[in-house]
Amino acid sequence: MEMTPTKPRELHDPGRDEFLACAREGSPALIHGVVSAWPCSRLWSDAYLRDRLHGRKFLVNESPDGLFGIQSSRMLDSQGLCHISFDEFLDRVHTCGDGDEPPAERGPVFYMQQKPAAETFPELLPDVGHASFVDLATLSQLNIWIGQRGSRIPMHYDSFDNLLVQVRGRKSVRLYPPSQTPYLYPGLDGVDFASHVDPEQPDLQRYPLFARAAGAMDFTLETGEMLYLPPFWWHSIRALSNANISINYWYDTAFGLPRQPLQQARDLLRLTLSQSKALPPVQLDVMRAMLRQAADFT
Ligand SMILES: O=C(O)CCC(=O)C(=O)O
Repeated sequence: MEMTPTKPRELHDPGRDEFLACAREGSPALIHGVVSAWPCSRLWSDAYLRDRLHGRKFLVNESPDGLFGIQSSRMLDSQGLCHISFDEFLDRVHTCGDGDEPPAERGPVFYMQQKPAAETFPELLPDVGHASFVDLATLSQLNIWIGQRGSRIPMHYDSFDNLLVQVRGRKSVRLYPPSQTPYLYPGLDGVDFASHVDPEQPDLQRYPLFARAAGAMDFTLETGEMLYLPPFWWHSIRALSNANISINYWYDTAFGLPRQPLQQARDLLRLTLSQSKALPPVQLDVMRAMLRQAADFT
């Protein structure tokens, strides 16, 4: 059933109205012509970063095969955390070439995964730009990701509007629309926003419905490009080059609108569904009918 993957629409230095029209449609977009003017695009060489971050130590995730946990960045998962200086981190990142040697020859993969910039890299914040087509007051979190070729985290979605900016290096990206959730086996590590399926090597014995997943987008996020990811779009992202640097911005918006009502509706629905298990069958039937009616409301 898998059809030929497509690519997101492309926008060039969009104005607010153009961007919001795309966000409200819930379509991902590759945005050009914005990031190259930001100081980080010009400044963030190894030498500059070593100078700025000299002497500081960071918690870095380490993985034998490049696949990191969905919770690793929150330190809820003890997967290979090391506490090393920035210089040592960059040295380790560069010990592996940019070629395609097998993992055994390459050694472990290092990733500074989803580091909240204000806490982890305050000295880099002045170099970071902001998209003028989004209201800065709605910014909820800004994360910096620095890692090595081959790093990736499990396929997941975010419930925010997300802008992922590629400052250095390239990443390959696979997206699935929210409508494909029934085929993507949510629930990895007990969270409903992470999938059990590895789209690079799907185990169709264990996850047969994945064969029905359609509407994939496959593309490379190049240096200086920005990806708009609407909420609930599943994404699986692999770094293609060393000393790869991305910034991501989560906004307190979903589809360009305030996110709170959507979140409250979701929380309430979850609570209702979990409590419904204890209802006697007659009440359960009434509740099902009410939910069906609510779902038909447009
Ligand atoms: O670039 C990555 O490794 C993951 C980025 C991501 O998942 C995000 O921006 O939500």
